[in-house]
Amino acid sequence: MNELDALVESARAGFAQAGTPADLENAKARYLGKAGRITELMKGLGALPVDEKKSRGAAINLAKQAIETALAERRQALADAEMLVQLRAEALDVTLPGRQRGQGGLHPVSLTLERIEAIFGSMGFEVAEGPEIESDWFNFTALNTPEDHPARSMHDTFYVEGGSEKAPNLLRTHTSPMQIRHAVQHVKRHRAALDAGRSMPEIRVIAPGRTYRVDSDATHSPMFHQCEGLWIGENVSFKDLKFVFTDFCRTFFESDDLVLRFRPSFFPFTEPSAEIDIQFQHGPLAGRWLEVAGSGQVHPNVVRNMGLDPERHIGFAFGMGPDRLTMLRYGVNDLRLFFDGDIRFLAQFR
Ligand code: 2U9
Repeated sequence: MNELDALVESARAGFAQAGTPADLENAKARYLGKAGRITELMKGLGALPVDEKKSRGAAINLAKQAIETALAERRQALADAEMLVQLRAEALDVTLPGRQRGQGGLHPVSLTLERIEAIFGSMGFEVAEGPEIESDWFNFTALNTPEDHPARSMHDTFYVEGGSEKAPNLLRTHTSPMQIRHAVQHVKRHRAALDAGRSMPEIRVIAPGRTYRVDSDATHSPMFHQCEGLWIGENVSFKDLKFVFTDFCRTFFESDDLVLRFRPSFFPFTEPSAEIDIQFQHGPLAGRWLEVAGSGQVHPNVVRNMGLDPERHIGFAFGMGPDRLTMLRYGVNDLRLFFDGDIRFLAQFR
């Protein structure tokens, strides 16, 4: 092998060894740079006689071209390899399943509240919603709850800032204050008619929403839901309560032969008062008495706090726990499942 062929071979080997574009540029300089081997050979031509110069120059040029070709090939190979690494790194498997977007749904207790509102709505009840931070007056005093009632203690009620010592603010312990608010507004609107001896449209309202008590275990949550109802008119009796609540329970639980039992009880805001129990005739709970609500004829003091004369206006109220109704309807055994936010539980109600 002559000297020029050997030079081309050594350039090819040098280029092949270069693993990066920078290595390759260094290798190129050794052959084609200002002080490279080819450049040096070209410079040496000047010392040769004219006839030798021509043939030697042509041979050097051939070697130079061969080295440039090898360089271009190696550059291309390195660029291809780099591209391949990049493509592998950025590869997408288009056969993988797409990222699923979860389907939302209403919370089971919200489903129950919607159900309660629809059923009572069909019986002519309005829905009243209002503040969760209440005054002591609307939450207790207006509802005939005495100063020394245990429900008013710090052990049972969350008191919050604002209000005065005599009239502190609190997180409502039931939704009854909303019904008082609604009744007071209703009576105000019809004050003139009442004073003139005419009658007002009946008060028929339910108050669903969040309520708060200092209590926490498997069957009590410090935040829970309530839905209370109120029906006041000139001739509304316990008989109407029995009819309305029986109809409600049978529709809610989709059970036409559901049996109700009214058990004597006590609440400061109703007199007489009754607990309402239901009994399923079919299914896993058949035969057991299950307490679902409290109720009673609205106490004369509470009727007076609405701005009405209890000699003329009378009616009933009831209160139930939508959380418990939801547990009964779906067979859920721990109240806390409703408030843990576990998507595996909640997704079952979509
Ligand atoms: C006004 C007057 C009276 C609402 C009533 C109950 C009985 C009752 C509880 C049952 C279980 C609430 O969810 S629970 O914890 N409620 O027992 N509530 S009578 O009486 C009223 C409401 C408003 C103006």
